[in-house]
Amino acid sequence: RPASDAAISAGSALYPRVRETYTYGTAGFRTLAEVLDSVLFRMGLLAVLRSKALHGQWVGVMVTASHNEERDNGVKLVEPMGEMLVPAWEVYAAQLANAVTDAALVEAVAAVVAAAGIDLAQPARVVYAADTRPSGPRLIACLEHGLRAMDAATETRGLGVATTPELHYVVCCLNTRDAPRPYGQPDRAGYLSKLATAFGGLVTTPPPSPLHVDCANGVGSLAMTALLETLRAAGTGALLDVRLMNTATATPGALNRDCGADFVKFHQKPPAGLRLQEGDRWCSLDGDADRIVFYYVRDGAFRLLDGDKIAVLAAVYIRDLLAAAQLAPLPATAADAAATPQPLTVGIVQTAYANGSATAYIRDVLKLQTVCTPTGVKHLHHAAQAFDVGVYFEANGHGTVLFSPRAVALFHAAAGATPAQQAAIVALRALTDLINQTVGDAISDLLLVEAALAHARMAFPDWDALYTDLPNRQVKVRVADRHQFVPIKADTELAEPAALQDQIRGLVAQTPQGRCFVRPSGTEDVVRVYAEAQTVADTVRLAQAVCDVIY
Ligand code: NG1
Ligand code: ZN
Repeated sequence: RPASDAAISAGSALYPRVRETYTYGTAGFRTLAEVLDSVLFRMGLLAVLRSKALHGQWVGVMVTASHNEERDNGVKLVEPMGEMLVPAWEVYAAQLANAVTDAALVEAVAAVVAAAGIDLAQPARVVYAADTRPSGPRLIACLEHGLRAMDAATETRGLGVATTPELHYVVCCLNTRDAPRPYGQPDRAGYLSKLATAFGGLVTTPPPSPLHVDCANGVGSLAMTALLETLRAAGTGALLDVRLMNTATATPGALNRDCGADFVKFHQKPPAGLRLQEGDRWCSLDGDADRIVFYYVRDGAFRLLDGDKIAVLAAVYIRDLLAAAQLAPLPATAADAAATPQPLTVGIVQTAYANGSATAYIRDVLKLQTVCTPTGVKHLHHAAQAFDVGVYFEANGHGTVLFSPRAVALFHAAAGATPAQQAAIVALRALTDLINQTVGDAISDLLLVEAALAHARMAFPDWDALYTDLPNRQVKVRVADRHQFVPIKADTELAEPAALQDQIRGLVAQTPQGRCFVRPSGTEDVVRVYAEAQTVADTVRLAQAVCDVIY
């Protein structure tokens, strides 16, 4: 028997499992922080196994519950290139988390080792971080114990408090150190200087007015402060004019409370206690700084610029640069050098939560391809990889733009015959550095939006006017067992309960431009109802009618 068995068993006894079933949802395990000790210990074991299965590549562990209340926490594993854990290992994660006794956990570990064909003699490397939640340090200690229990020789790096995208970035950097094109220096300074340098290459003049940033009282405020220092040190501080709000990371209970990107998107109103002057520019980050939404007030009305609007802005920006660069097409793959050159493909990936107007605008006006995937960034990320320029955003402001290796190679090989072409090529290169290639990143996206607006000389109202959102509403419904709701067709319908789906179909048919779907949340103990329609009254009626059926 492996030497680790005794250490696993002894460690597990210190972190007894206190719950019936843990599920690895859209964002890993996420629930009340007080019931997560056993899960963190066990994810320490799993992270080591994952790294060994990948022959000692670095894997990441992020301890966060993002936009959830402060009393929640969570954990998710990150793959070597900064992607979300592969599905087969989500199953292993659940098996470890739900092993009932210490002995059962030892057995579950052995089962994963056998199923994944792991050579335990392989090295293991794990990097981890936590957001600002008070439960973070305790949970990190549980995780560290798990890492040691599985293999005392595991090479570890603790980043302390970091944003989720920063952790993804560092994982990717650590694994590409010896690659022809390393992703960056694997620490916070490297992350910030990569962003600051790229931004300085894209923006040459200060913005017309400051951008107010609601930091949700979370880790985003620390990262934004550090970014400002980096820009100042580089002599480009004036290019980013931000006012940081909700920066109380040490105030108990303040995280995400009545503020942050999720609050603003869900309630379609500003964070509590902040006064928005007509025309001021605002944005909100979420609790781990991987989401962002923008907003302003016009004629007394709150106007939201959500993830769909960011996707459209990014797509327009990149499309303009591609047009200006006039790049000579490349063969689709290097192996295909003799084949007909193909222009770069640009596509936008969305989920069912994308506003119908956004999808119509992308299809009919921008004439770009759209893809709809199930909720959860891992699905969007995967779909975006099918394009040379894959723009993906959830309506809630979580997203990024992926550039294919072919696109990056083309940007770096191209020279440009005219100054305009050269400028566009330089800008495209800078964008591949500015935009986080591993995961949605609120801070990177903030800089992207500022650069895109500056490039197009657009103010918030111009951006907003690209298309008009259909009225929409989200409702959370608590049910006895949300796992009874089985979504299909990229979350747009339910397979179960079939009777509910029939009733939704009937209600939608009676509603002009109506669209409605119900799905179980992967991060909260609720089912979510989404409705949109031509008018606010119809939207409210549709959402309410569907809620009434669920009850
Ligand atoms: P759930 O709780 O599964 O709806 C939420 C978001 C997702 C995604 C995850 C991860 C909505 C409706 N859902 O998932 O899009 O961002 O959190 O944080 O916004
Ligand atoms: Zn988040």
